Amino acid sequence: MQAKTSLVPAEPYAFELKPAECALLIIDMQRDFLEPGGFGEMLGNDVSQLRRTIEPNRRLLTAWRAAGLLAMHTREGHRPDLSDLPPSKKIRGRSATTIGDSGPMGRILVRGEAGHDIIPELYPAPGEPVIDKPGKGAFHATDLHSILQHRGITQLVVTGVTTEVCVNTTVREANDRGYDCLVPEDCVGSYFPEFQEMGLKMIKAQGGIFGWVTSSPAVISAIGQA
Ligand code: TIU
Repeated sequence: MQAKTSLVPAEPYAFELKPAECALLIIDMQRDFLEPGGFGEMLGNDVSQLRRTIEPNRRLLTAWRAAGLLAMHTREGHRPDLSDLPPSKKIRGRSATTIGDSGPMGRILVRGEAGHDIIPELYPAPGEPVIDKPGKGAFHATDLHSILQHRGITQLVVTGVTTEVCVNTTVREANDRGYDCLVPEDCVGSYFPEFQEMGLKMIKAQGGIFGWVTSSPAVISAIGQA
């Protein structure tokens, strides 16, 4: 584990990465969002837009593990009895098939189903915390904040999907709880190119109102793994 601070080139200005206080938080890289037949495609989206993030995330996760740093993963989904699924979320979109219904990879966004799990390329290693979240933000109704506090984490490198939905919501939640967030743009993806661009701009605008934006090679270099 590295003790010293590393400067990561970023926008709106360089990020002071403190490896011992920084966790990698990979948001919702689940089959339901990235593979054909899942929730993402069910909403009418082109899943290929998200798949470009897999390889950069894989390289970053490999480097992060090699540096001995804390990596965490989230999954959006619900209890099999759907008791934690807001009725509003269940019916919104007026689709014939909605969350909890049967799909090609099991019940849509239900914990324990194949489609709910993380894609094999980024599968969590033993000991890496996995946060099961019912909402878009990773802090809502989860123990994420407690886990981070217990480990002395003050900074997050946030990656995953989708940029303007679960990544942005989580970065905003983290910001309000006092964490500094760094987002590598090649490791976050949106079904919509215009939301990818604006989702990142909204984070780094106004002097970094929610955080910083960088690239994964810059992070890998800063943790001494380039
Ligand atoms: N639909 C969409 O863009 N995203 C989600 O529903 N969840 C996440 O972003 N993980």
